[in-house]
Amino acid sequence: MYPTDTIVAPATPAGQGAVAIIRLSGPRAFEIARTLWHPIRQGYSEGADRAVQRWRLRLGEIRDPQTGVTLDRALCVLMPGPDSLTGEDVAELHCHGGVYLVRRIIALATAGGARIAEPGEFSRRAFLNGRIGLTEAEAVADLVSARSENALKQAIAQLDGALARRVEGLRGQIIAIRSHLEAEIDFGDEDIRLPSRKEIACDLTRLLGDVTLLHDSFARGRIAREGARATIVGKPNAGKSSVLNLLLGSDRAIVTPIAGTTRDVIEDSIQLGPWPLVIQDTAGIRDGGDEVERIGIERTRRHVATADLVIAVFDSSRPFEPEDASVIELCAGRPSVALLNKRDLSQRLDAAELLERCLSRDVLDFSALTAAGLPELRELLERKVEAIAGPGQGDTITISRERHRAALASARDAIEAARRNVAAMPPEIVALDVGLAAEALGAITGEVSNEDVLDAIFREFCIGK
Ligand SMILES: Nc1nc2c(ncn2[C@@H]2O[C@H](COP(=O)(O)OP(=O)(O)O)[C@@H](O)[C@H]2O)c(=O)[nH]1
Ligand SMILES: [Mg+2]
Repeated sequence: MYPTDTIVAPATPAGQGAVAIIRLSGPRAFEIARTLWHPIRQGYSEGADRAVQRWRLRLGEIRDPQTGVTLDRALCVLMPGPDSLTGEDVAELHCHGGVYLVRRIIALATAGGARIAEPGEFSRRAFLNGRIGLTEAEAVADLVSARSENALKQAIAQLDGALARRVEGLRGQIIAIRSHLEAEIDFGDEDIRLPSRKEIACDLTRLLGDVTLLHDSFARGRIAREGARATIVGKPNAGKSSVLNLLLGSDRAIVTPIAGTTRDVIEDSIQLGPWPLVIQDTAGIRDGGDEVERIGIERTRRHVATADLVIAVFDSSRPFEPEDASVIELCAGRPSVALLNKRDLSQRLDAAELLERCLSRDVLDFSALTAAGLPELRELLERKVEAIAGPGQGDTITISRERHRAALASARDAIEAARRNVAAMPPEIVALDVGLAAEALGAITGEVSNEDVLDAIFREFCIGK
């Protein structure tokens, strides 16, 4: 059911700033704004109502309606539905950015009958009123959280409706195939020209290629949006935390000569060319240690399991030890980079020995102390991330959300089933598979969506958006 109440929330982040924006949306938005905000004469002398012309920012004062006490000097704009952000009447108060001040004004709005908005509730209303599509709503969230040029480009393209158009195009083709099959069901006996099963099989194959291509753009899209994740592993004291600090260019992790200093996973991100890379420093791999350290090592293993990339650090000033073998095992079969750290000290371990011990990866001579090998490491990491992200397809569309990927995977599976069945099965069966594919694609743009899906999507938004 469509909500009928009026919501309020700050649209700017909590904290001190020059300006804060408080947003109201719903049937009583204008009325509540007018009880709080009063125009002050600055060059014009209209009455309260006329001074607040729609779509115009006007200067006024915010007053406590109970006491009449002035709280702030603020701008107000009224944006009537259905052409507003949410499709409802929207009022915005642009007040000074004081933490207490904003809280006080919001409290006055709720006393006046507004309800504090849930995260993403403004966007959700915009979606329900047909102001924005689901993928556009998600693009707004992506735009706000973009951390790199690639992420920004992707979000803007999606906001522009590029993804929605592509998905709608694919869905249109599926629906056309389905209508051919249904025509066959209904008029199969009559003498009208329908596409042959062979032609339909051909269409399905082409469609499968396009859906798969879009599905496979996920790796690139996700990495552009969230960054690739690299986990640093190695035995205690190999210099993992020093490598993290060097890459970040700050003393993020504590470095000491005491083995077992890092116990929890510490992470921060850097920019590698167009890609963000989230780097995680972990507890050193070894047997023994206390309870806390053992939990830390368990966490290391879990992080390695889900990382895109492993950075293995070996201490070249010490001979090969059993812990190093465990580290090599962790890297097995995964994209990884090996560093032979501490090359500034006298050498007891070299690349040849690591390779002999089954390390099958690029090994870089390195020193976290002198930063020797740092440019080579950055370059190698960028190449690896590029490889994980997969080949770019020029300016074609990428998906970046698990929700889109899962829907495309279902569509792909259903199209595959249809293609398998198209030669021999009755048209009803094939039409069923094709229908499932259309439904899966429809879920991406919000053609078919239920409350749970909407909850999951809009929960990710911040308050006031
Ligand atoms: N000489 C030298 N010492 C290093 C180097 N990298 C780290 N260290 C030292 O090795 C010790 C352990 O470093 P740390 O980064 O805490 O290792 P972690 O336990 O693997 O995180 C510290 O005393 C560091 O200063 C290096 O490249 N050369
Ligand atoms: Mg450490």
